[in-house]
Amino acid sequence: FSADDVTVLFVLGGPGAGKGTQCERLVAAYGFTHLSAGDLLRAEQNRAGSQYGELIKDYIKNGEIVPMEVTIVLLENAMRDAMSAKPTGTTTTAAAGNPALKGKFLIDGFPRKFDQAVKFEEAVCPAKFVLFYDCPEEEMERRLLERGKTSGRSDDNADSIRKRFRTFIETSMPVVDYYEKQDRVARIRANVPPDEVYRATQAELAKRLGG
Ligand code: UP5
Ligand code: MG
Repeated sequence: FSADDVTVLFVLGGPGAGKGTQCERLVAAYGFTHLSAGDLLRAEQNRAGSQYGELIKDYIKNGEIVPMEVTIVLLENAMRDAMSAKPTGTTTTAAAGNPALKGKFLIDGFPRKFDQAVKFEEAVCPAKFVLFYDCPEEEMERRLLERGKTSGRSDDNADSIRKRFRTFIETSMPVVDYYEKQDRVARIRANVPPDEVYRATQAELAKRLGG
């Protein structure tokens, strides 16, 4: 696919800020294709025959960032699949059946490191802007520990959560700052109920995408 045919928004925010929750709603209402880098990595980790399974498992448990070569290929493949999907009635292909919806992507939880941001925008396509969900650590911790009771995620435990927060502050926030300097960040207060976060998100989309 060509960069001209796609609109990409990066969806960033700390662990548990509510990225996935908001993306799900945006998919239903706007026909975006939602690609969570974390979900793609977890799927690759579990794929029989993957040469990266063990590596991904270790990085995720330790809240560290998987080398971008792995993540960018997964994202690129998923984008290509979505662009070429035949309309068969599933969520992704609903977009493929409607040219107006084709090629609108929410890239959730990526880029988490400065070099990833530069590489992706160079090699795949530039992002239109960044939706940044801003949430205090205490609230994110509360949400993740609660979710950890049932999520089965290897990183929803106190020890991994602490490491994820540290990586977020030290490595991922500089990405947000970088985009902020270019006026490409829509900052959304995320420690309010999901409906309220969603209304603020819609307002930002209207402002920046029109409609
Ligand atoms: N919840 C959501 N919104 C709420 C609200 N407004 N009020 C109250 N509760 C709310 O939400 C988390 C929980 O909070 C849920 O229980 C939800 O109901 C509730 P969710 O929408 O899942 O938040 P999200 O921001 O998506 O949290 P997630 O845990 O997915 O964030 P992470 O960024 O930590 O996870 P991700 O899957 O993106 O990455 C996991 C790991 O993968 C990383 O730590 C890293 O090791 C690896 N990774 C890479 O190496 N490279 C990448 O590019 C991406 C990931
Ligand atoms: Mg998520």
